Amino acid sequence: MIKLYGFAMSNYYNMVKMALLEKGMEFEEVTVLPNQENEYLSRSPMGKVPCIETEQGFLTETEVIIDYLDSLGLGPSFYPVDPFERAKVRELIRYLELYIELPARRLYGDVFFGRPASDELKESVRKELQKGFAALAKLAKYDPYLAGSDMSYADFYFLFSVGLVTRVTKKALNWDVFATEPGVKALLGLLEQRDSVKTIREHQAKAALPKI
Ligand SMILES: N[C@@H](CCC(=O)N[C@@H](CS)C(=O)NCC(=O)O)C(=O)O
Repeated sequence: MIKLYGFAMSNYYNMVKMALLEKGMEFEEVTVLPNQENEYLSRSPMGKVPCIETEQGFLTETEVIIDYLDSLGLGPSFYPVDPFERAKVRELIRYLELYIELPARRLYGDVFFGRPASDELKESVRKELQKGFAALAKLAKYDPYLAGSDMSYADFYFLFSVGLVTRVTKKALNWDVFATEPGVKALLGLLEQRDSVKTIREHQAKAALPKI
């Protein structure tokens, strides 16, 4: 059985957990925080979460893990069959990670861990996020899902990344993404109704660590 390493508040961890739950795959959760201990680095070489343990060994990086799970062919796939449409889903995932999640992450210390960011850093992140959201608006369909009428893995990223980023922009940048980016609020609301997400939220409510 696949083991999923990480913790309930990690947004990347929950993207993989959502994939496992939506596919109805059996898995075991192993709670671990990101760390630089040799033992964990032998499993996740950057010390990050999530990672999974399979019968063949460990695997890291959320997108890679989701692709691996998908390729096992167990339960439904959340990639379109058409190669171009599938690539468009992967494009959305890449944009979400590179141009929204990663810039916003530079303010997580300020917003979640009481480490104030300089005005310079905030303004630099604001500019990057403005570009990122403008790019997302060109790619996203919100029909009702990010890539069109079917839910895709891009929605998993969207929920756990953009959902968090809206809190970061509001608190650190006084920017209400729901007001400036049409479609974001409705899709987040829709995804919150999934049984998989309800399960994840229940687990989060029981955990006592900051949401990252
Ligand atoms: N690119 C990685 C990012 C994972 C990541 O940054 N996870 C966070 C927790 S949400 C973490 O481990 N942070 C600790 C660190 O960056 O050292 C992935 O796709 O899985």
